[in-house]
Amino acid sequence: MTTSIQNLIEEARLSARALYDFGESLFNPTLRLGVTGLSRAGKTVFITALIHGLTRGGRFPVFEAFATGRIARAHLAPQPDDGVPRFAYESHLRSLIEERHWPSSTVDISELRLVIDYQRQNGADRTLTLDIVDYPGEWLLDLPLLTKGYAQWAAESLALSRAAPRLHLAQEWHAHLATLRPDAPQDEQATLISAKLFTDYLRACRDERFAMSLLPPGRFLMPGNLAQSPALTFAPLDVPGDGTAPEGSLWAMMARRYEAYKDIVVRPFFRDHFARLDRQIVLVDALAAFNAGPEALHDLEAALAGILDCFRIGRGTLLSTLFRPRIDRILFAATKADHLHHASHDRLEAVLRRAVSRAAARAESTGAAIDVVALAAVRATREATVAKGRDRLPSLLGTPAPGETANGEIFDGKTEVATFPGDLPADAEELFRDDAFRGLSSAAADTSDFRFLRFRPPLLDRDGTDEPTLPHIRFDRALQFLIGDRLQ
Ligand SMILES: Nc1nc2c(ncn2[C@@H]2O[C@H](COP(=O)(O)OP(=O)(O)O)[C@@H](O)[C@H]2O)c(=O)[nH]1
Ligand SMILES: [Mg+2]
Repeated sequence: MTTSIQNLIEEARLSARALYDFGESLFNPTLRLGVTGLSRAGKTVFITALIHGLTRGGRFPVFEAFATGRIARAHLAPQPDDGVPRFAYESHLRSLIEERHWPSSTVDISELRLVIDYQRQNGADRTLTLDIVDYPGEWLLDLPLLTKGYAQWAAESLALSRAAPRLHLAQEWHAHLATLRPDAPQDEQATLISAKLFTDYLRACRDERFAMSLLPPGRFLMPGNLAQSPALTFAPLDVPGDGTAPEGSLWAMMARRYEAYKDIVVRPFFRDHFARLDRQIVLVDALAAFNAGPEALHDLEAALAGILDCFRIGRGTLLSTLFRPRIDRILFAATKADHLHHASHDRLEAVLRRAVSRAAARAESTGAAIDVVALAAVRATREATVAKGRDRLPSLLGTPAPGETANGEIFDGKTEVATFPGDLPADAEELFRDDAFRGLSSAAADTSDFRFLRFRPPLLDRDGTDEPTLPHIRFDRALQFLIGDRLQ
């Protein structure tokens, strides 16, 4: 009963907002594009490259409206939401171009408005307002919590933590958990310790050696201003799925805080941000999973299934669809494709397609067109053929970031080197077998099958102009899918 009331209130709010958005977009066609992905997937770099490319003229042959010259001008405008941080485009661009450093990492939502003046194919002049919303994929993976009670979430989290390689990382937390009785009186100290050990476990899973993706609740790893609050101080207990928590028990306290997390963190995100998106790009760092090992790839697949589920939950309610179409396009993009030779770009795409299609088959229809691309928003490498003995090997030239190591050598961040990244298999299916390849989660760095170095951003060819274009891979394909149809 309470949930249905909650739903009603939610819908009312949703539709008031939707009505406002709708009114605005009547006079001023607006597209709200969500850019998400787990932390370090490449959101900041993607958005910086998108804005730079559209406002300063990138090379986008496949992005039709742009390539044919129908886009007259694109410029930044004040964003619509006063309570959301502005995407720090100028400083991100400066670090990329001037300092050749990747932008510093951000963990919050941010937004930027881009106004595109273009000519329709029939010659009429029009304007499209593109609101770009950058938000952590970790928040998205929290949405399924809305449909789960504490007991179910606890059982699922425990089951996950009992499989390799998580089991090993969860040892300390499990040991503490074994000392807790769910029906014992509520106990703040025990809860604090439990939450801390559980959070340490989540953080260890996220380490690049393991690169796990499915780690809700997302705010445990990026608490922001909620750090130390009760809504972030709870953990799974071993409780029966069908029982009820005795009043005043540890279990009841954990369950109450779990519900508080949903109220304070998850619902507002759903209502204020997620439900207002028209289009979505989900950035995926598949290479991090290849570095880590097969378990990381399986975990990524499960996370993608979770994400697709969100879009199903996110389908507009009757009221809100009256005013605003629900998300009608979702693009999954494997980022950092510049770490692979071009012969492997299609293969990277095939891996992601394979991961998403299984997930899509499990999730009910999302009602949206889904596509997959392998891209590099900013290409940090060039290709070359290097003679090695009698062989001529396809290789990548780039400047490894300072501190990166390969074959015992530590790079200083100044020297360009040729690397042989290795190829992905022609059949994507091969990578999904349990022991398909060796990664850092089970092997030393020099014996793992994939090892992708971090390169510095490219040295740009300025051609005598102040404003160089950023090299990319298949970035224009992503743009064509995400906004091309709205510029016809
Ligand atoms: N080579 C290369 N590296 C990238 C690219 N995009 C992101 N990266 C790397 O991934 C890191 C995280 O990217 P960022 O955009 O900050 O991720 P976010 O946390 O999702 O916003 C960067 O610091 C770069 O090292 C790309 O297009 N090419
Ligand atoms: Mg970011």
